[in-house]
Amino acid sequence: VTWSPTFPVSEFVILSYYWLCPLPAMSKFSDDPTPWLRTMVYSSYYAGVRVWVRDKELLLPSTISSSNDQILILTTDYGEVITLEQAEVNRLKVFPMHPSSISGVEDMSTLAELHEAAIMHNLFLRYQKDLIYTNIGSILAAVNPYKQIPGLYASDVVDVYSRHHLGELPPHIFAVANECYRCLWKRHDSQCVLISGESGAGKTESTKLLLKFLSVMSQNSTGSPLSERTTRVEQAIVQSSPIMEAFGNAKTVYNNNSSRFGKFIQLHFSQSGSIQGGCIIDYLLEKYEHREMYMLADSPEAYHYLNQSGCVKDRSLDDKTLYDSVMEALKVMEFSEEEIRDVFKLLSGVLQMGNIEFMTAGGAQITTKGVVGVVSDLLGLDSFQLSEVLTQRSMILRGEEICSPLTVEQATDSRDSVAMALYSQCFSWIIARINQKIKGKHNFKSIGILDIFGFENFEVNRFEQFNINYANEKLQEYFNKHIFSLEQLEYNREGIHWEAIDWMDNAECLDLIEKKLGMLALINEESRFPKGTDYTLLEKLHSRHATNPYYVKPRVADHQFGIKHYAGEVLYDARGILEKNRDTFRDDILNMLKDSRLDFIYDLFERVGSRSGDETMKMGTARRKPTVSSQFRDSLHALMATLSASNPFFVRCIKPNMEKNANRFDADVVLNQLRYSGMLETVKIRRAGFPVRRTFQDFLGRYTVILRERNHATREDVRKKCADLLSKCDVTKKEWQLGKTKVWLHEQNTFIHFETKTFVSFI
Ligand code: AD9
Ligand code: MG
Repeated sequence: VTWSPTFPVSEFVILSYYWLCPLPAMSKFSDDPTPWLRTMVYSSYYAGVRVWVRDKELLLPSTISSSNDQILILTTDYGEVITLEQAEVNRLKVFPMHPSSISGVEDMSTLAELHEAAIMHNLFLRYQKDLIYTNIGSILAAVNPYKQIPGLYASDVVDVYSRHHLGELPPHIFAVANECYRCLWKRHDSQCVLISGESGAGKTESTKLLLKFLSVMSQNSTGSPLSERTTRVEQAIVQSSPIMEAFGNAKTVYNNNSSRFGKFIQLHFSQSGSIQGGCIIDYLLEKYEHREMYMLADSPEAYHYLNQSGCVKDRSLDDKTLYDSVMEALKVMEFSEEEIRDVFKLLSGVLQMGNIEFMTAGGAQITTKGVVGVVSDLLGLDSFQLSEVLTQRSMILRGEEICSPLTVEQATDSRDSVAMALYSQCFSWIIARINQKIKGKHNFKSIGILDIFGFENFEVNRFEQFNINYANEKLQEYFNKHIFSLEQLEYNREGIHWEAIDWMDNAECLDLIEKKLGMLALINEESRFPKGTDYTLLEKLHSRHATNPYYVKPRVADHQFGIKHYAGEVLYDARGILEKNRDTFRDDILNMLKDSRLDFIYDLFERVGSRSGDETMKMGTARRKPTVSSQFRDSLHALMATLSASNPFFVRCIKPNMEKNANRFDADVVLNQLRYSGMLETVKIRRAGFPVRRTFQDFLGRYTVILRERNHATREDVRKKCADLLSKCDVTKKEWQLGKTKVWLHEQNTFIHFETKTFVSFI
């Protein structure tokens, strides 16, 4: 600084304050912190100063455009210009942005300002520089770039991350994978990575990157020459992705390659660090709208099951390449030629089945006899029998067969249910086949990766969304418990008094869904009740839960019920729930499929249980098959048990915009996801207690000037000195506590308060 008569003394004080009192949080940043200090001191703003502006609940990152005695003009980073009268400007409305927020940080827990706007702004700053990964405490946030970032996942990057500890390199999905791998030995327990985020946020891509990293680690661990078995398992695990995606993914409005099923992949490691085997568990394949891509004689538009979406081609997907990669993967997985042929015949049969049409003539009559012939050939069925089951329903009543004709609508439903049954059994078979291939020893620890559908709230939400959101509610509970217990551990370690912290917990919402007499129980009860309809179900739900604060009974709609989830309120359409939950299959249809001449089809249905032997006699009481939701609940509970026995890592995928565009960050879209991803919950849990923690040395070094003592504290009395200092500022002792090694401050404001006090003392 060149001294000149025009250079005000206060400016000099500000600068020397900065240089003489290196604030730990501040010294890390290259940005000049003096504007922040200046604004703190003068309480006035001038052009160029970075500030937060409060707009109702939101804080907007902004820059002062101009300021005079009357008005203050600001431009938000999202392009909005705000004009304020100086009279209405106060510290609540406008306040200076801390330097850590101006430059952006790799780990958000080092942000001096810990609120949702600061978190979002930090993501935005990094996203603009193609830095898509950011840590927030123990969570990794990953913003979908919707473009390939050169070199981000190159093999030398894998190599570098494998040789560094967590925190030594910039945040990256590989850093999580590496830490996970190291923890197998460090902690001697199994690990899991929970990947969440809404549709299209990048969960499946992240899963594949984790698999890629871990399989390289595994290969390196064996040294050379590689054992035959190991390479095959790793390769098979990596190659399972294209197969599962080909059969279980579909294009949706949210994602061109959307997984329509959830999965938990477990990799079993040996003591020496190689993958010995694995296991894939799939959850709830959505059968209702799949878009298969198979090269058949006709163009895809010709198939009813494909042309419904009005979209058979997508610029982002190259059918030929995808087809080749699936064929390659099937080969690696050692599917036999015959098995591949069987699967393709089935797929073709399913596609053609959709083209069977009906007309009314007394009951439903098939108008496309030729198609029935083709389908029967493909599936090894008797064409007469197929026509029969599609147009009429036969039941055995007291030993006698009774046939009743179906309406066109019912016939169409039966056609679709045959197609769905074939498809979903085939999918299960493929997963089982993959599992058989990757199975191996399980005598040490494992790493599990969960790629499960994120929270969903559509215009119309159905049974699928109910289950998906229930799963997310469960995972949120696990997440909260984990974060909360980490906090508690830290409190205990420091000997800080732990008061019941008031934070949002979703136990009550979960109780509403799954406890005794809860919503799930009601849905299952009604599904078993022969006369139960979606409307009787709705009535029961309303009457039993209307008073529950987490239950929503809409005032107008007569077919909906709602739940206040942790991530927001969702209204569900009750129509179709019972049928989907029962997921029963007519015995006559099942028997026909079991009669298939093809062993493949027969095997698929061999073990599918029927509802009952003589169903009409015991209609309703004897549905032995567990309902879809009870199966799902059980698999979810089993998953939670596995997760609870593992050390978790969390990856939160974030979608920057709804248009699937690169280089576009839509603040509203991101904020919404931050709110329900639980990331803010972490912050809330922290803020509810003592969010600011500084070691005694740090704290004294910075604020000792307040005590107006020159002599430096010895190691023994630092704690005592801190106590003196803190008492001097706050005699009530409400704002702080002393731990074993750190000073714990209650509020972020306290920190600002200390800054100001220090400054005053300094002058
Ligand atoms: V869904 O719930 O299954 O509908 P996901 O799985 O969260 O969804 P997915 O991983 O399929 O989303 O990602 C969607 C698309 O985003 C991908 O097809 C890629 O085109 C794009 N994407 C995601 N992550 C990355 C990435 N790290 N780098 C580049 C990415 N592109
Ligand atoms: Mg996916």
